[in-house]
Amino acid sequence: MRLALTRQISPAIVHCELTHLERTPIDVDVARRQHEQYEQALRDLGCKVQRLPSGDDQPDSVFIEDTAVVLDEVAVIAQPGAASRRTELKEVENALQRHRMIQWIELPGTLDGGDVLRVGRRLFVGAGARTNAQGIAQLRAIVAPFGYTVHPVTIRDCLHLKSAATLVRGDMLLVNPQWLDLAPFGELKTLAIHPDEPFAANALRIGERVIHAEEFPRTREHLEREGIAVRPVPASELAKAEGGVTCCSLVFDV
Ligand code: CIR
Repeated sequence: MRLALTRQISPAIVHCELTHLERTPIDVDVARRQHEQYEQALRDLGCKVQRLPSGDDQPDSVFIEDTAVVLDEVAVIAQPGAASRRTELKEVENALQRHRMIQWIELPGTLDGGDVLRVGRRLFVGAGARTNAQGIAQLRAIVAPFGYTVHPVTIRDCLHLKSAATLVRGDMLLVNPQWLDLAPFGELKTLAIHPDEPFAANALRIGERVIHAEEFPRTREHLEREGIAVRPVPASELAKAEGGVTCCSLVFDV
């Protein structure tokens, strides 16, 4: 079975962390309706959705992807680069320990799950504002015994690696080439977003299909031209909190 862990949207989302965007009002009801549509898309693509509660004092807890890296063999509890997010970890760890052995990234190491992109046994890790060299080194030590290699990627002008690149087919990345160094990806093919849609590189691959924000129709055309089946979801409200479609779930087989 494929499980998707999600979290409720906290009423405190209006106080979320912001790095690249100006604060604009977030309509919590709209955000919750869109989040329900996202969860329905996960179900339609074959996932069982388990929604965890959000703390009233955890503005960014809906962005559950950042709190862990779940591999078949181990779940690594991350160490958010934003100190305000570190109370989010416990709830997620409790949910994951039923399914995986747990390991932890420890301070002064920091690592956000949104910076970790898995391609087979390779983990590409964005080295930016949220994830530091110690966090990357700790991740490498944790996953090496299971046969994974870790490859740092320099990112710029974006929050996480997965803002700039996600896997949309076994051999293909959807990328915003302005925001990252593509050299570490070697032989992988790249498909560029439409230049008018800089935030469109964030797609969530479930089986052979991808969930993608419906606000980016031009990039969707690029994907469909490659024969990739897209499930569009409305994601405009959480985008105001710098969240995308990968951020709102942790998907893994149980
Ligand atoms: C933050 O700054 O941490 C949140 N406002 C947004 C996190 C988005 N997460 C992600 O891209 N993986």
